[in-house]
Amino acid sequence: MSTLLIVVPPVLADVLAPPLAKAGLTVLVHGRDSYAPDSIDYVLSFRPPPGLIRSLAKTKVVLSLGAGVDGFLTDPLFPKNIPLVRFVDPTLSQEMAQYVVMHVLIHHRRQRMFEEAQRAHQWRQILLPRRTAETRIGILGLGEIGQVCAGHLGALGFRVSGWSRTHKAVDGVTGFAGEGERDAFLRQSDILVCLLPLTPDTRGILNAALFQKLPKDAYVINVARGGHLVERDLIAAIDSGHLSGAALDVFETEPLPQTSPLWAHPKVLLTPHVAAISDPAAGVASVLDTIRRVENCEPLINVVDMDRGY
Ligand code: NDP
Ligand code: OXD
Repeated sequence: MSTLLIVVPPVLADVLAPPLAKAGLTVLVHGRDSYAPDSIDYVLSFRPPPGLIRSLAKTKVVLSLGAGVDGFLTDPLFPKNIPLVRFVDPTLSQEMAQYVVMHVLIHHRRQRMFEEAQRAHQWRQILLPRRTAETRIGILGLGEIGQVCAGHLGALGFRVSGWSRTHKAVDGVTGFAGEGERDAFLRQSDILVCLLPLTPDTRGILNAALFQKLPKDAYVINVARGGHLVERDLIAAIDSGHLSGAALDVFETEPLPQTSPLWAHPKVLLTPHVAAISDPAAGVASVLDTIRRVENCEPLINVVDMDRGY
């Protein structure tokens, strides 16, 4: 019988452990159960404590409960010779698309202005400042989730483009790729959505220099990782009037410190890293599928490329 170590907060472990045990695995919960490090065959986690995975010498595969794997790879001791399988799930992509569409529409339809008018008991009609078909949405990262978001935004009539490392042919989406095409992509992004993985190449990418390349009044939506965004540069670009605002789901430090100026910024909408939360049932199914593949010597899917870092 294979042994799976779960390294997630207790509330999540309580949901994940029973169905995995029922499927025939010996399930141990880090912080609750004692275990010998070399008795672990598989590890399921999202942001394991640094050094932990390295200490589990016999691990066959590491499973990420999230789509992003920076929580593993920023650990300098992570053993890169062990396959790391990330979570790819249509429901996760769909929920992210809902979040992105919601924030695009709040901005595009000037919903915050109407809320303000309601609070002031004012009947304040306006025409949309920019027609939908003329509103250009640029998605940084045209991967599993970025492509689904692009499809939903295109269906609403927006002009959608995407930037990726390698060229992508996605119906209805203008593709840009690599450093050479980045500036051209940014110049035509009225709303910029970040859906990149956090890697050494993308850390801090949402900075003052990038914001200056966006059209005046551009809006920024960051749903990827806090490490992509230089928060003080964003605030400066909004306060200078160059950017019209931002919606943020992820932050350099989570939970966002009480002292952060983002909490009370009138042109920032923020949520506590909830844009798309992995569904535990889908997580269990994905873990079981991966373990079945290992045990049947079948090829693994959604394996992270350690050289690219995603
Ligand atoms: P994928 O790996 O499927 O896609 C990543 C995309 O980014 C690819 O198009 C890739 O290009 C592109 N990319 C990576 N590095 C670069 C680079 N240096 N320059 C240009 N493009 C680059 O990831 P997912 O779509 O599954 O997820 C994206 C991210 O979303 C996750 O890493 C995670 O951080 C975040 N996320 C956040 C959640 C939340 O609740 N806030 C929930 C889920 C995910 P190419 O196609 O050429 O490889
Ligand atoms: C993820 C996340 O990467 O929830 O899946 O952030």
